[in-house]
Amino acid sequence: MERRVRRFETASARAVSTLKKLKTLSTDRDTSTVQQPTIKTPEFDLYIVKHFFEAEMCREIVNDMRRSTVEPALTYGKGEATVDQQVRRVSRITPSSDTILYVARRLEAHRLMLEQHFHIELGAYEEPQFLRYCVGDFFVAHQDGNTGLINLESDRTRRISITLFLNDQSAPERDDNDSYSGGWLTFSDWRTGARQEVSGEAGMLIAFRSETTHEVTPIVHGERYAIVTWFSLRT
Ligand SMILES: O=C(O)CCC(=O)C(=O)O
Repeated sequence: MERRVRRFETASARAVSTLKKLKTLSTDRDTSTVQQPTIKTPEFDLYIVKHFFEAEMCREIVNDMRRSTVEPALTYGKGEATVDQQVRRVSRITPSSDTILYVARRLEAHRLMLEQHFHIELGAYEEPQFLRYCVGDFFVAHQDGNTGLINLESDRTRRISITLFLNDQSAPERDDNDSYSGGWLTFSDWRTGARQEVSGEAGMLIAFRSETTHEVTPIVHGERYAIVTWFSLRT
């Protein structure tokens, strides 16, 4: 995992400097430098930015993902990462390098905002995972790191988890090609009984502390597209 992170850090640093030269993704839609409305939900310390990506950019990314290579996403526990569809049933997609570079650059540009919100100094973020959940896919309740339970090095270093929603969650009766139903990103705390369901909106970024218990409930209709990554503590 550490090796993967380091490889990605180098690639993403290169990405940031070379992206300006890319002509395929226009920069006039880049709103990363514009102050964006944020929503703070104190119970789980969720940090939400609506319209982090514009709708058109989300559609471009989803279209790119639809054309790209798909494989089952891995589950990381003790030992080797494996496909364990009792725990995490979702496909991981490798989109074009332009898309990967664009997302990397936008995340990098938002680091300071995350640091200010969570009062933490952040270091590297892991290679973003582009995910597609089909009907029946889910991810059971889990934490991403920083719980004291150490299986992987990332359990020790991960501090902030990110989901970027690429399409809208809708009511089950809206049977279109672009939205999905079910697939709630749900936060819970067994100590207090608190539970909060977040409905997906295309372009919305949600960040939360990696020790927060969260799950993705099964998809009922359509396909849910999202990007996830994890920022580490700066060392
Ligand atoms: O798809 C999501 O919104 C979150 C996925 C997740 O919890 C994870 O990959 O760790």
